[in-house]
Amino acid sequence: MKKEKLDDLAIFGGTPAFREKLHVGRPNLGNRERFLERVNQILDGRWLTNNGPFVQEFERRIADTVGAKHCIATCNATIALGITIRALGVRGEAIVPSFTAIATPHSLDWLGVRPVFCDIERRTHNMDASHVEELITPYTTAIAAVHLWGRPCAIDELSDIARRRKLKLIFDASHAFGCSYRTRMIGTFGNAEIFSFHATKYLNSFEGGAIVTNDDDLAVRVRLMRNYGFAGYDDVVSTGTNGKMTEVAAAMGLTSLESIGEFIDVNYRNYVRYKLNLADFPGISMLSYDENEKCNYQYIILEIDDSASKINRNQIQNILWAENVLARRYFYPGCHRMAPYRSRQPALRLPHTEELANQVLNLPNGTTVDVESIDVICNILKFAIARGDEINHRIKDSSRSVPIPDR
Ligand code: T4K
Repeated sequence: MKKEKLDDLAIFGGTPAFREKLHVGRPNLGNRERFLERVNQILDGRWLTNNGPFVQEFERRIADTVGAKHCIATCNATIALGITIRALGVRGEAIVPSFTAIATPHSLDWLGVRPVFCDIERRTHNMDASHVEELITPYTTAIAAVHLWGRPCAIDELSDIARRRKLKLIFDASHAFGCSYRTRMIGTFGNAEIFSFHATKYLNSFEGGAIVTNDDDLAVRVRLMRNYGFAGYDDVVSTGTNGKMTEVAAAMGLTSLESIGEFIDVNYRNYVRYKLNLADFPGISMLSYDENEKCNYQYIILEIDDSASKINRNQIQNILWAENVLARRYFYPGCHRMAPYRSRQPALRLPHTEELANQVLNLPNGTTVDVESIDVICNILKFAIARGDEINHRIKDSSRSVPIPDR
């Protein structure tokens, strides 16, 4: 139902626009029969994990897709980051953006490496290379950059800094599988890049990740570390952990990989629909992707400017949640404002990160989202913004916490 008066909004007692909850990050599923066939093969073969045939095939397919020499699949991207940090001998301090998933700095902190938070460029949402240079100290050993929303960060500038200052360069490419930078695929830059294949990513293996690199020695080390350092039966040659991907995860990954063309087509169709709906609407700007590059179009990212709209991002999120549109405010409030980092550096200010953390809203995309739903979501957004002043008066406590939905 179209919202025509304020009382039509579910937050003021109207009927929610959607009966079912519309999530950000609903998994894309490939061909179910093909997946189940693979699961049967796994059960028949009784090889469930530890470098099984599907994991090996998945690794080959990922490496081929991005043009990297090596791919080492893992149980998730957080472990992949940790193994890479350890294998590269990163210690002391590493420079990392704060506007990212907490997994990025935590993977450093977990290994006793101090994350030094860097601000982002306001326009790109990615690490500000000029700020990186200012943060280098005698203790800095690495830069851990992120290709946020699948948009490549300043790879050339960061590579130059890393080369000049003799730092390791790791790219957290969790969002960026299938994306390119200057027509070269993400997965081939820095010392190594890390993909995530978590359920919410456009290519998923339930949980999963991968380290991709062109460095032969590093590939050997991370492969050993993924399996406790075992080089063969009874032969442990390095420290290590358990970062292995299971066969069933690889079967899901392979099945998803067969459908990525379709996933991207749907994501792109939806992205264009959101763009059309929200073009030139005061108070909302939507992040664009470079059409000259390959992109997975997984993330629909809005910036809500309340100086223009008179209604802030949190209020808009509350309005959408009441309508059963579970928009997310990734990555609020910024990692430097979360434990344990906040108490270590309470005075740290990262102006662009903090501004964006208060403005960004992530909308549903993927194969479970159709264009009709997008039109409804955009109409609610436009209605709420156009009537922002009145809504603002009616929602007395704009800072009230966002309700947690039933799963
Ligand atoms: N680096 C970056 C830049 C990252 O964004 C991430 C992860 C990592 C590193 C680490 O990657 P992994 O170690 O996870 O491989 C999610 C994901 O858990 C996380 O993978 C992701 N980034 C982060 C941005 O988002 P949550 O807490 O929002 O996830 P969750 O499980 O609540 O899922 C979000 C929504 O997705 C749910 O509300 C509903 C829907 N959903 C989720 C799952 C798991 C489903 O419909 N079905 C499902 O099975 O963190």
